[in-house]
Amino acid sequence: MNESELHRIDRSVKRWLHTSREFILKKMEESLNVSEKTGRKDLVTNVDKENEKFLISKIRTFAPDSQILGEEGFGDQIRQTKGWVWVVDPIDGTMNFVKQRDHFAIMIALYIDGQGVLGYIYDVIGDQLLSGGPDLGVFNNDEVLAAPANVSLRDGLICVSGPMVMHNYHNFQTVVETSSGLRIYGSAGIEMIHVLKGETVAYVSYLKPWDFGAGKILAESLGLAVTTVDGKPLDMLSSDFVMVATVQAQQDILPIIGSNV
Ligand code: 2AM
Ligand code: CA
Ligand code: CA
Ligand code: CA
Repeated sequence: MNESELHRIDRSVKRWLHTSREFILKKMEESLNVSEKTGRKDLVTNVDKENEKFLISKIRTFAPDSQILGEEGFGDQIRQTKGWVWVVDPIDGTMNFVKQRDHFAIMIALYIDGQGVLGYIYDVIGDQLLSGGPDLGVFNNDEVLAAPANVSLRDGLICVSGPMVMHNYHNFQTVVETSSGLRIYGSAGIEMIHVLKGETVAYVSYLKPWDFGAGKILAESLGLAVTTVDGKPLDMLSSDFVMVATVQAQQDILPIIGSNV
């Protein structure tokens, strides 16, 4: 795809995201309609659903031949990744949205024939949009984001999902012990923003495609490693333990988890 086409798509997605943010902020003035999905720690609100419907309607008008993978189910049932595939997480960090009214993100990704083209993570309250891809580079709002330094696990902070640390999945208590310290923000998007900006050296969690679709494109565009927790390529259509890390931190983590996969 040529650069002017990429810029045309980029401008459109950014317009949708700004409208989505305004919509979410407006909805936060009213009471939320909250329901459980698989249990009390897995929530969805009317705002997640309405925002997903809004973004999907924009994508359908803009690129009618696309397939759309949306967390709340208003997109398509996708079995293969040929052609244009959009991945939408209308609110990433719904628990934070409900409990804190902060620390959540809107995420959109565009893949073409399985290759990441454009990714967006929008921290709604912080008004911070990470955007871009392999051909456009990565931006933090309007500023070019430089590749983070290749810092080791020992010299960096790490984000790991709560359950992974609490239950020591894949020996992650030792990984955390080896790092400079643990941070848990509760939104895959917000945690990935920290890795992209070089504020943490790794993020590891069990994630679904809409949780990692945008972050994978942005992170790989900055030279970060994005794999399963045991260093294998990610499958865009399945859930897995995902690791986004500096190349050095990934090399430090792999031997610690060893055969604990
Ligand atoms: P979500 O808010 O869009 O569901 C912390 O919970 C992070 O893990 C969030 O980014 C959340 O995304 C994601 N996550 C994935 N599966 C989850 C689940 N079953 N319950 C809660 N959060 C989940
Ligand atoms: Ca969810
Ligand atoms: Ca999510
Ligand atoms: Ca979500």
